Amino acid sequence: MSSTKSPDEFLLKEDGAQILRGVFSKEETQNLKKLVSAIVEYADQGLEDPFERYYMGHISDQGVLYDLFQRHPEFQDFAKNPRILDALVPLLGEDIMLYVNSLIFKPKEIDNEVPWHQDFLNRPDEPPKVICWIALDDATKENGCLRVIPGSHTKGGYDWYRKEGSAHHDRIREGLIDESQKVYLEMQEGDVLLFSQFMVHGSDATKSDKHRRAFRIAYQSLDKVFVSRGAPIVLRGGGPEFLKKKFPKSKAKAKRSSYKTFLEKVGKRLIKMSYSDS
Ligand SMILES: O=C(O)CCC(=O)C(=O)O
Repeated sequence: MSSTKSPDEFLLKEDGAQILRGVFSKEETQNLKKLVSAIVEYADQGLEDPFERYYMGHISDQGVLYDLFQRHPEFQDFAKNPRILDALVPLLGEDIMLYVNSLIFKPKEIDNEVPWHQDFLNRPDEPPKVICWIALDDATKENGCLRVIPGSHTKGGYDWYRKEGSAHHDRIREGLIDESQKVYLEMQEGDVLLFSQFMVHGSDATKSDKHRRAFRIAYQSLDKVFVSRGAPIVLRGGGPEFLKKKFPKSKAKAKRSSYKTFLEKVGKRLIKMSYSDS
């Protein structure tokens, strides 16, 4: 039987998801989107990414930008918003940390459906996580808002497989989801959706020309302190304009010159060793 509740009545603990309406103003989302467009343009140019040795490289062609909280301080206020943190307490307790974050959009050039899945099933020994999905554009059925199976977060991990080479690679095996239970969660720019990592969710391919961008943060309790990717965290500046000036090389060139520096260092050490006889 499908849920009789409207999505606005969903509660995080009971239903697996909760919508917070109007958390961010249009001005806040518009400013962030300007930065997002500049980051995508930078990533599309294939320039050196000086953060790549610490963080995941952006895959703008597949619609994912990684670790923006650490790279661009403008995302930090969004992730630290008190309405969001307060709403996480019933599932995570009072002490909360940021686990990972990314921005997800739907490039027109690819099949941009996100198939049914649960998050982080490959990390069963870590504390449970809540995902926060901040709508930077209106998200509708037409442009691929999230769809969920309410209550599925209480059923544990479904049988899943990984499709290598795809940005949204973990998928629940076909035939396990009762699609008659699905609910589309339409959101307006500035609304926030919180959902349990165990909530079965996905999104349809977009049928519209309208953007559908969301800043996504996974939070967890401090029961175990572990994050898959740590410092550096940029607290001021460091945007695409700065990066372009400071790191103007292409990725391929930057790789070649860091290999050259490595060889030079090893060479100098070998020379030093062969002359030091005491
Ligand atoms: O934004 C989407 O379409 C998918 C998001 C998702 O799967 C997630 O946040 O875990």
